[in-house]
Amino acid sequence: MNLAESLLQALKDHGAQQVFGIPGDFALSFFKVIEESGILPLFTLSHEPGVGFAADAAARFNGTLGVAAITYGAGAFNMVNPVAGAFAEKSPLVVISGAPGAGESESGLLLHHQAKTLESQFNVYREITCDQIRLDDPEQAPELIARVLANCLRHSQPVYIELPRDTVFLPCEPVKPRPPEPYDTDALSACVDEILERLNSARAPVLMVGVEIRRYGLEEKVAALARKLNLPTVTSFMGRGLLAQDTAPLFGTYLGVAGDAKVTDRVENSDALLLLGVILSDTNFGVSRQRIDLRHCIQALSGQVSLGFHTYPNIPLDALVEALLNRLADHPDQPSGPEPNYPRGLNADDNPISPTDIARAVNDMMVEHGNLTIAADMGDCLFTALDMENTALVAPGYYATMGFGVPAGLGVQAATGERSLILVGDGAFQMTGWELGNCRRYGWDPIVLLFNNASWEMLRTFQPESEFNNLEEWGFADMAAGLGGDGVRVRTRAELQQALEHAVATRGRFQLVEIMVPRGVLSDTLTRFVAGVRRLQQTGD
Ligand code: TPW
Ligand code: MG
Repeated sequence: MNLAESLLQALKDHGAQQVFGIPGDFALSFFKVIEESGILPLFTLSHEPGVGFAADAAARFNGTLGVAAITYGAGAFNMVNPVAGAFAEKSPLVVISGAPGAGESESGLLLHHQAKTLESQFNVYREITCDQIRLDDPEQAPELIARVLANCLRHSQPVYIELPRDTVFLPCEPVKPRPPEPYDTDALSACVDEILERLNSARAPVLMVGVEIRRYGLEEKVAALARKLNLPTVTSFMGRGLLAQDTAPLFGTYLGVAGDAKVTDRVENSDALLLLGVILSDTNFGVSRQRIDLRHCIQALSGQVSLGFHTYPNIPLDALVEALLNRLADHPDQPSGPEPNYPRGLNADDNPISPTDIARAVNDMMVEHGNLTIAADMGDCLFTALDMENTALVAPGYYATMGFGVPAGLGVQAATGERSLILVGDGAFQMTGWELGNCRRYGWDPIVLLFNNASWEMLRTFQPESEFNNLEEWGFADMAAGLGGDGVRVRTRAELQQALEHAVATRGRFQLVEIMVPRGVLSDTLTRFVAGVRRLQQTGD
């Protein structure tokens, strides 16, 4: 076995299911091994941001390693933004970059693709990954690979592997996976005592779940826990789509003043809010930050548990959930709470289309044809997604990068074999929409709903006076054929309904529905979100 095969086999043994990538001369030999060994399937895309987003989405969706392989310098620097997003949103993404071999820098000349020094790239990636290695010694490689992949899964954050092109074919031993990190079972037991005491003596306990429960494969167990604890359950904004397949007592998504008022009241009036795997970000909490007192919360995140004024370090989330489940008997009751009320029943007439109409049309479609997994970009399309049926969702809810939606939707289909529903704005589509051109080769056939308001509308809501938020009206639907898919532009609700029906019925090619939305027409959630953020900025409360 050579070093590259040893790496690929280790990736597979740790759960990776495919590699996304774009080669370059520093990575050609590694890509040769990927292709010829057949250990993991390879999907090449067109631009490195798309590679990073697709691999991130595959990781998020499957709760396992996502792999992005790129070349040194131009390739790796192009992927910095998606990796930063995966770091912030806790997605276990493995970045593998080709690199110059040992003797190559000795000439004293700068190498092509070199930025400041040969180490610049390693240093940049150190900032946005939780562990980094350079595989220049096949003797040490198995141990280093085992370490870095264990850390990727343990922290559920990206790692960086630099693979010099002259070590790819050197003989190498297989990688032995590391045993899980030990933890103190007495500490866990004391922690569980304390959590149950707090919940039992609370007047109005509530459970909020966040992305970590998916990252660690705990959705089913957390649903069972919510039932045993008889706890009304909500997701965070970023956690939207969690528990969609499970029978948890789920009452909606918390979004402060921007969300459903009944959900907001429940959460903000709780005297024991149990936060399982919730990233404490401004989009998760920001629009009402001061109204949740973290001292009244029980917070399990990043391998530790905080209650009141103290913290139990080294309590893995899966061990915590398991221990809580073991302590509890089945509960006879089910909690009651507000039922989510998603808009349905589109009026298919000649009126122009609003974002809420899009949600309505999608809900009607899902009721009839079953739920699809949604991949959403940043922009009003993400806020509109909150009005759609609670189905699995991948989105950059916290890091808020544009360009995520289309490649993430491709990553979902590569990972699951199922077509996805992609929601994307015209601005974001201009960034990464072209990746749809890769669908034909791989047989991917997502349904893409492109919200075309010829505008950076979300920015306009913050700063209405700026002319630069006006975009040109690009003819996206007309471009679909050249990319190997079908495109249609719709302006009325009747046309929208018809186009969606047609898209659902047509398999084998991507279906782009370009939905013309008048400028200035927002989803209700985005309108409330912007008002909430403004109020916070003005009053500071
Ligand atoms: C990579 C900043 C946040 S929202 C937005 C911008 C430019 C406008 C999005 O326009 P789009 O959607 O896609 O047409 P909509 O609904 O607002 O009309 N660069 C990156 N990420 C972000 N978040 C920005 C800039 C931004
Ligand atoms: Mg737009």
